[in-house]
Amino acid sequence: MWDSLWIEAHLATMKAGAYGAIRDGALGVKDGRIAWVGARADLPGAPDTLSREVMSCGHAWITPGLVDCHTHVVFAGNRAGEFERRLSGATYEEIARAGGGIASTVQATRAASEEALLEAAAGRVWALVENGVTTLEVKSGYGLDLDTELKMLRTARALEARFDVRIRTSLLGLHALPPEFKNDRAGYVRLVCEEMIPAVAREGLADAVDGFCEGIGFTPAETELVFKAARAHGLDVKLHAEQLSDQGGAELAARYKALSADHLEHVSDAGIAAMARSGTVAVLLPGAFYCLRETRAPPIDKLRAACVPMAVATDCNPGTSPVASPLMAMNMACTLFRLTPEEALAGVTCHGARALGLGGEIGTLEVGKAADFALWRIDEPAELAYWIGADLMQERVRGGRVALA
Ligand code: DI6
Ligand code: FE
Repeated sequence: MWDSLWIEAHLATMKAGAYGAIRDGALGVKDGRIAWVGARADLPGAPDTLSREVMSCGHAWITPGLVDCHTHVVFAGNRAGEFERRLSGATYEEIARAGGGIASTVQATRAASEEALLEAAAGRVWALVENGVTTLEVKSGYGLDLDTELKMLRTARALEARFDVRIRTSLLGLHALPPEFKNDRAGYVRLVCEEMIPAVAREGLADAVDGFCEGIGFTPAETELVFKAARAHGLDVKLHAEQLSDQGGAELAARYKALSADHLEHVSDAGIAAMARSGTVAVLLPGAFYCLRETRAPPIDKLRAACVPMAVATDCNPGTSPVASPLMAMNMACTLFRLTPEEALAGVTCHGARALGLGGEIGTLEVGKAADFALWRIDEPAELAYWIGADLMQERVRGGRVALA
């Protein structure tokens, strides 16, 4: 006997990245996991003989719960003033070099209490879960000292219970050079390798280690030291790579079997080939591309031809992507990067899951996976990428139970 059976619904199973649409489908749930998926006509009996509860979905579409696999939702303050400066002509890099940008968010985040940080993140996370998100990755990186990085990661973990959302965390120690290490880059990299990584591993606060490998960030050599330390402590790695220039970050990430390399506007052919070989997911972040008014899109055709799985995420952060909607990110991925709506949906489901190392657990509607899914008031799945700013979510289900929002 199943715990619940969801009928009067169409299913986009997203198996292997395709809609795998089942019209007039049925989904059985037992002990928080998917127990049966198929056409209602193929059910092995009458619904009320199969399940304790039968849920009629009003002809909604059911998709896997959305996975936002790259966010910086935990931070204090905001950067609307910087937005205004950029509108008067300053560039993101100029502001960063002049000590604004990430550094100003670091200052605000260091000053905030853990409670204040949770409250600040709550509005953004609320928006994400109202848009169907059931799994969310959260990066640190606005502390840049041990205590504040740990505070950010504890806050990220606290979101799990508060919003009934699965949380994965990444230590982003190599986000920017903190002011107190202005003249000691090597000293800061040592702090990340020798203190931050061992501490987050010991306390179970981070699932992965990330870095910002960029001209205004950290070099590949610095990044590699951090990857080595992460691997030595049993943590996964991922990387902000080739966002503003080609640094060879994608190759480096692939060499360390990174779960993902993210951004990739400037990735080279060699970088793509290396990612294809290592199974590293390309995480596309069109919100940052849009907000920075970049003109060079990631080489989607080449990534597609090389069969590199493409995830899509919000990159929700105060500087370059104040985007709190995965559906908006999907629309931007289609309009700005020319993904198909099917690829965009795969990007926030099965490939997003893979970018977090959760490909076996979530991301598709398949028997045995966690019963994390979302119900949508739409007539066809392409609508999820098509509408801008519409309220499409009907219900969000986590572990087989109707969840908040
Ligand atoms: N790349 C980004 O787009 C964000 N971080 C990063 O490494 C920007 C973060 C910020 O400006 O606050
Ligand atoms: Fe980012």
